[in-house]
Amino acid sequence: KKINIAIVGATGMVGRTLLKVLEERHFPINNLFLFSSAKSAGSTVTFNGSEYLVEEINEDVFNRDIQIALFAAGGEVSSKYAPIAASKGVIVVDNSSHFRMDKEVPLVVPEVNPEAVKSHKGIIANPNCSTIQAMVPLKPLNDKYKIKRVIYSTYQAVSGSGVRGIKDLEDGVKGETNKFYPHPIAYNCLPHIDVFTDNGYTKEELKMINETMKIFNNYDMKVTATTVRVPVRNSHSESINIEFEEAFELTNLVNCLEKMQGVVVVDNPESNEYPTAVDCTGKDEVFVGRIRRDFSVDNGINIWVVADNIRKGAATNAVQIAELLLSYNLV
Ligand code: 11C
Repeated sequence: KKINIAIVGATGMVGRTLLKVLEERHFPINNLFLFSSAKSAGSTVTFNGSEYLVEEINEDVFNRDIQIALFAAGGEVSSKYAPIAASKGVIVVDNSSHFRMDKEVPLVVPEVNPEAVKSHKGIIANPNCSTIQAMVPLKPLNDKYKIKRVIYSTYQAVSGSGVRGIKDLEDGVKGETNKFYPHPIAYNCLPHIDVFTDNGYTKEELKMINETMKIFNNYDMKVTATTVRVPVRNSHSESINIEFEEAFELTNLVNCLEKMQGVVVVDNPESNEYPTAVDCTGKDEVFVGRIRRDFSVDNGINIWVVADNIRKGAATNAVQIAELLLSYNLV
């Protein structure tokens, strides 16, 4: 079965990666429609060897025969156009944070909670990139040992801020003043991603906390986070400290991670092998290393988790959701 697919935000960093991932995975496309803001409309994009025109988005475009629309144009565009698309029978996979905590909207990582897509009412949310990469290794560990508490400390790449973030890093290295971040990002670390809220946490930290509980459907799980922007071009790294209800044998726990779909364990400290942002860029899996017991609690571990934030953290996860819709015959 071949379907008609639309990409909203087709010329942005995630939009372009969506096209690449659809092409690589041979997604069964009949017609492809590409939309953007007025600024990028009129440009052309090559997909599977053919040229496609990028059109300006408006309310009427969803009157066309489109089965799935992948949105990657930010919260404002999603909040305006995703409900319009859904009302016309288009299934929206939305990459923005706008609908993620909406009770009517499933929040899906295909390796973790695939069944959740079945309850969709027209909109399915793609989680935040830093949440997605944490969920994949945490899932089998939660199933086996029941997670009591999680502490996330992130080291997030500038590509998470889009092209302006990358430019601030590149310009900063050349000695130019920062234009996008509130402080220089070159040779620096900023404990500040997204905006600060009244309780002292940033929105990025609250996204990680709230999305983890929603995806595991466990609001008793204790989760906290400190999210940090680092001068890395692409791929987010995370130190994750996990405390379990149940006791474990470390070798069994490592085995459980090795068997998890979508996880690659790279953990040979004796030969300096552990995941790094540079090595994980361009890949779709979540890489886990530095797996070790946390001796400060009864049943705890520390792990280091790295993934390409634009691929698994955004585009690949969205395409996998579209593949799930096909495999469950929901389109
Ligand atoms: C970052 N995680 O690295 C953010 C980007 O909620 O979709 C994604 C923001 C979001 O800056």
